[in-house]
Amino acid sequence: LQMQNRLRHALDESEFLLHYQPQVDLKSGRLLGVEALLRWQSKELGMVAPGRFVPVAEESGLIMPIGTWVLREACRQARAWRDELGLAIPVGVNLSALQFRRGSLVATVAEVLDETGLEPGLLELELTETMLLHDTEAVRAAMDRIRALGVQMSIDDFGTGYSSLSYLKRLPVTRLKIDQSFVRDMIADDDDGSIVRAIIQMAHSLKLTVIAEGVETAEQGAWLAREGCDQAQGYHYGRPMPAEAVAARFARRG
Ligand code: G
Ligand code: G
Ligand code: MN
Ligand code: NA
Repeated sequence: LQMQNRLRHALDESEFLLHYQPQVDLKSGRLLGVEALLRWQSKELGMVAPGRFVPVAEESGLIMPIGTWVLREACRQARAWRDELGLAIPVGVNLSALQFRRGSLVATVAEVLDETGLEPGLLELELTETMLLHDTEAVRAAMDRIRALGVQMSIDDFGTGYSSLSYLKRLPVTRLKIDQSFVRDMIADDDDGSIVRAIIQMAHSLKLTVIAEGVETAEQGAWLAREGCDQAQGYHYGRPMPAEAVAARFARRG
C-alpha cells in the first residue's frame, strides 16, 4: 500500500524515466532498434525495479496513466532521435494486459502518434501470449486497428504461453521475441535448445521475424545465428541505457 501511494505521486513528481536496450541483426551485427524499459527513480525509495512496481501499478489501475506516459515518452524520444540525428530508430514499448483490455488503447496510440509526429512504423507494441488468449474477437479487432495505423506488433516472452501455429497465423503480429528463460540454457540444455529451434522455425514458417532475448555471451549469439535466428537483444549487445547513450551508439553506426 505504501508503494501504491508513492506510485500515485510518481507521475506528477516526474520520477519515471525510460532506458532503452539495443537490438541487433545477428548476421551483420548491425544495430536495428531498441526496447523501452521503464525505470522508477523514487525520491523516497531510490531506484525501484519494474519487477517490483509494475505488478502494483497493474493491481491498482495506475498502469493506465503510467502506460500512456511510457508510450508518449518513447514516441517523443524516437521522434527526437529522428530530428536531432537524422536516425530512424524503431522503439518497442511493453504493454500491460489492462491497457490492452480497456477499449481506449487504439485511440491513445493514435493520439500519441499525432501529438509526437512519429512515423507509426517506428513504434512497436509488445504484447504477451497471455494477453492474447482471452476475448479473441475483441483482441483481434483491436490488433487490426493498431496495424491499420501502421504500428508494428510483437509477441514478447514467446514460448511461455500456449500460442498455436493456427492461432498465430490469424494475428497481425510482425515479430516473435523468444523468452530469455529458453535462451539462458539453450546450449547446455537439449530441451531448451529444441524449444528455441522450434520457435525460430515456427516464426519463419509464418514469415515473421524472430528475436532472441537475454543473450549474454558471444557463444549464444553464434549459436542463434547458426540456427537461423534473425535478431538478438541482451547484455552481450548492450544493457538498457539512457537515451543519450543510444544516440551515441547509433551515431557511430552511421
Ligand atoms: O526492465 P527489466 O529490466 O527489469 O523489466 C522487468 C519487467 O518489467 C519486464 O517483464 C518488462 O517487460 C516489464 N516492463 C518494463 N518496462 C515496462 C513498461 O513500460 N510497461 C510495462 N507494462 N511493463 C514494463
Ligand atoms: O519481459 P521483457 O522481455 O520485456 O523483459 C525484459 C527484461 O529483461 C528487462 O528486465 C531487461 O532488463 C532484462 N534483460 C535484458 N537483457 C538481459 C540479459 O541479457 N540477461 C538478463 N538476465 N536479463 C536481461
Ligand atoms: Mn519486452
Ligand atoms: Na521478453
